[in-house]
Amino acid sequence: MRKEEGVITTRVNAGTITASPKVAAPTVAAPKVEAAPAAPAARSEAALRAESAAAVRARLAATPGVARIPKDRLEAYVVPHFLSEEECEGLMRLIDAGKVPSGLLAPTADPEFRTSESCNLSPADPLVGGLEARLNKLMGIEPQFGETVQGQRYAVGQQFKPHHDFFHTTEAYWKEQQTRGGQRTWTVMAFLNKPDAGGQTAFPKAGLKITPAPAHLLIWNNLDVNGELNDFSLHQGMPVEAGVKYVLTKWYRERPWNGFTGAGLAYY
Ligand SMILES: O=C(O)CCC(=O)C(=O)O
Repeated sequence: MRKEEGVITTRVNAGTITASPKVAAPTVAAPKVEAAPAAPAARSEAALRAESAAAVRARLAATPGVARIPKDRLEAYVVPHFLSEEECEGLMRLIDAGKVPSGLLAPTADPEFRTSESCNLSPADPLVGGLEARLNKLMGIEPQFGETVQGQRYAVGQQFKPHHDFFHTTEAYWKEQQTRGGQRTWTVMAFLNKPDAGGQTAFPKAGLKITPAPAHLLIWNNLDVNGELNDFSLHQGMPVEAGVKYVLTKWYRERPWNGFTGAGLAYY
């Protein structure tokens, strides 16, 4: 935690002592220590994240149709039927048109780690822009804190193995991400359809598994109540066993995000 040094001033009131034995020596006043008004302590980044998460939490709690998933170590919510059928269909078409192999910020030796296809969805498209505005309103987060919405498509056998959405601060990418909005805070994921089998979103450490349901939102906080990285947010897209799975993901940052490149999949 960064802490501003408080300045302590001391003032000593010295009494006068006379040497005459006939005159009682005056009492020497006890040194008086006065603390200067404390400079406001700088709040840590985690404290600021915790404060903004509390506002999101209060907003979600007050929003009809938002249900908190009862888990001790993970803050997660579902919002049934947030999207319309037409929106889901339109978004799946956009993903099909723009999909490229999904990427990773940090290299891995496991070629099976993330095998899906992804697509950055331009906010200039009215369908995407309108949805983004509704997601920002739902969360009560200013638009500039949100990354570009990303679509994901999983064919049979495709998956995204357990990972965190927050950035690991020991990884090489962190230095750049710090300048591009810093830590990820919330993830909002929309299920656009239901594969015929498999494809659940699982949180193995939190003990939670969600079966895709079209048009439903799944929201989780990647940080704990103190604003620190929450290991219990570890999650995965399990392999699709039959059919195709489409989801859409939006990540929020602790500070305004400036990573939009307009093309490619720079962030995941
Ligand atoms: O597809 C899923 O179920 C999970 C997606 C995911 O983990 C992510 O986009 O971070």
